Amino acid sequence: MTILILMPDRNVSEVVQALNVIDTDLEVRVWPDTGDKSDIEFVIVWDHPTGELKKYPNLKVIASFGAGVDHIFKDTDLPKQVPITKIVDKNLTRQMCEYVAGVIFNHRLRLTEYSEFQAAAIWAPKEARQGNNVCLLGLGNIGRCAAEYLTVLGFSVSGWSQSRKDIENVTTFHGEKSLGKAISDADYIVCLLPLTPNTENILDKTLFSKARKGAYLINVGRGGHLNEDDLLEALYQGQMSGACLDVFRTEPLPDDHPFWRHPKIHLTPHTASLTDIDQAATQFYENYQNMKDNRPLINQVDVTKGY
Ligand code: OXD
Repeated sequence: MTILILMPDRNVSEVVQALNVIDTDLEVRVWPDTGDKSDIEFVIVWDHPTGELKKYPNLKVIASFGAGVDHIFKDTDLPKQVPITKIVDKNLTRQMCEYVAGVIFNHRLRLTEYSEFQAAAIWAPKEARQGNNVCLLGLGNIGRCAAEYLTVLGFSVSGWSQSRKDIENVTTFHGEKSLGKAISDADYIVCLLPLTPNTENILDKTLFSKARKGAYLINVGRGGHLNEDDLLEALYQGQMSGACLDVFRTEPLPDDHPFWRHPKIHLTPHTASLTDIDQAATQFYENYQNMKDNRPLINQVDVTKGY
């Protein structure tokens, strides 16, 4: 029984090491050195080549190296019936909550603006921004935690999800028809959704036109949620006052992309929350044992929903 790590373009030595610290007898191979493909029963993936997973006749589990699984579903030639798991980790969730709160405070307190003033030796005190309404798109593990976190910080929080979710002190909406209503009062719109065919391009001109004028967008979901041209137009028109983006359609963001130098866009290089390798290794190992003993897997993805 062998684990394969299939993460092209990544240095995976720390993942191998973390697995071997848990179990020195574990047989771990690193793609493309797969050896006999029929030995592989458990694969840890991030951005694998389309069709590759079909080549392992005894594959029993596909484990995402992150919380997101859209990188797996974009493979149109996935082996059918092989369960998929994702990482659910309270540290990863906490990092995301802190990121979202940090971006909102940065915007409200104009900290980036003052850094720019400092660089030009300009003394220009301004009032802090007052907007206090946050709408979270996506109320899964991370969205729910962000809702609770921001509520404790004194924000008025609403949330939108595909299916109904109830969270104390949070006004929740669900279903496509209520999306416009959910965001209509928001000063901050935060995308924490999984990327699926239903949510692709959800951040588009229709959504921006329903937002409060001058709302601020935070996208920590996926680049595929955002229609980039629609955002540029909404910023130009002043319908949206700015955006903080952590995820992009093409990563790394190409050098000539207009987002790099846009005065109303603040960006970070997909670092809002990062998989903790030791935590991930612990979850992979637990599921590897579950697979061997025919027990239910933890953090299994609902393949029909795509997350
Ligand atoms: C993830 C990510 O899905 O890092 O965990 O984007």
